[in-house]
Amino acid sequence: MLIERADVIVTSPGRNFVTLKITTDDGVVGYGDGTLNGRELSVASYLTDHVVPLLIGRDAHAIEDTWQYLYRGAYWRRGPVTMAAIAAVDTALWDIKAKVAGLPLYQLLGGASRDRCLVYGHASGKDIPELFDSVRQHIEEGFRAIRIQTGVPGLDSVYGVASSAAAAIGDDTRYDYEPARRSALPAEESWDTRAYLRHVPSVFEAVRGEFGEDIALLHDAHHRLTPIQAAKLGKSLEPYDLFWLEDVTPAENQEALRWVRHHTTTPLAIGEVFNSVWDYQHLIREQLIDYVRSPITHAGGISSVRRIMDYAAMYQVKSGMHGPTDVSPVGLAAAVHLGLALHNFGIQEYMVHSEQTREVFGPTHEFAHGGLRPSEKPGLGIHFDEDLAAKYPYERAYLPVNRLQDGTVHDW
Ligand code: GCO
Ligand code: MG
Repeated sequence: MLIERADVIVTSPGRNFVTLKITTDDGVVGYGDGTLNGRELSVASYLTDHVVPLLIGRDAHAIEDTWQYLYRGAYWRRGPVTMAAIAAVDTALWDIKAKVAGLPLYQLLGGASRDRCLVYGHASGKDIPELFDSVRQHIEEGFRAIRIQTGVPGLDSVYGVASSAAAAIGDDTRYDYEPARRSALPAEESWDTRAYLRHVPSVFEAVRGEFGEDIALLHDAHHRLTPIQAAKLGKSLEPYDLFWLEDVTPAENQEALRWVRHHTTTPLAIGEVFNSVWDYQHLIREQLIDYVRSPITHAGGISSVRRIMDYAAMYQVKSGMHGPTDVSPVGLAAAVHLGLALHNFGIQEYMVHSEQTREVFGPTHEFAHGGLRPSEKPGLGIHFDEDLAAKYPYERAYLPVNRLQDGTVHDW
């Protein structure tokens, strides 16, 4: 079974997505996600200009060989663009292999290790009453694990907080803080770490007081802290028993996590911007983290995330795959298939895609009892509507830039 063609489809049903469609000579079609939020066209070009010509005529079953060929063969290894492109190819080939086998993909990855994949949703509010409404809404929808983000007194807009109360309790703009924004230049936000560190513990105290001890709570610091600030935050949140504290420091420096770890028992998650097992080398071996955040879409695909998770399993580190709306329904479907099969699955991030997006990619999973189950159809279970996708052309969009109040550029 040879690869006959490969098409890169960029569509923007509410936000931009990069999808690779591989077709074999006997007409089997597989899909892969290569979306890189705010830098989508660089992956599209990497695929179209450099990868697609290498795929034509290759054995569609040779997934590992193709992965190594693209990874080692480029000479220039790793990096978000390269690894998103490889992820798209790898995922599409797994989709094809499972379709040919007539099995849902998780069966080829070892079969189900659980009934469903526990997920967490995003609750947010500019203040406590708005946040409570959003948490309540999530509980009513069936979520058992919820990420908590709020405004900080004195700051106009903060990462992770929906812009209006209506958005925070759920319509298609619920995650309006998330997609890169369609504007000529990036939006600018401002930041004050001391104000944030003073405020966050009181938020978790209020949420525990209102909603009790049972619900799993998470929080994302979005790479904004120094190691000692992060250690302080972890320590101050210990009474509220977080499921995890995410991305406390900029991710490039693995050493930073050692300082955080020495000072707090709050579980740590990191890695949504990592793209290979090497980024986790010390973090996992020295048990400096508890959860791996890499999604299939940004870390080289199913083959490569499975390698990371097998390494992590030796050190009791679990998965917590990144699942914002910038991972397309194809990337999410792949995550749920792999998550169902992995022994060391931890939790899956789940932000419901907009209705426009769901119309283009079709239904891919079932949400019930706080968790996701993948489709039982052969492959990933994607029904991509190309005609509809063509109605939503790409629109340039940027993630925001963050500045301290004196104007210094800070991590967003
Ligand atoms: C998360 C992430 C996202 C990122 C987004 C950037 O935990 O879901 O931090 O919110 O901001 O993926 O494109
Ligand atoms: Mg995050």
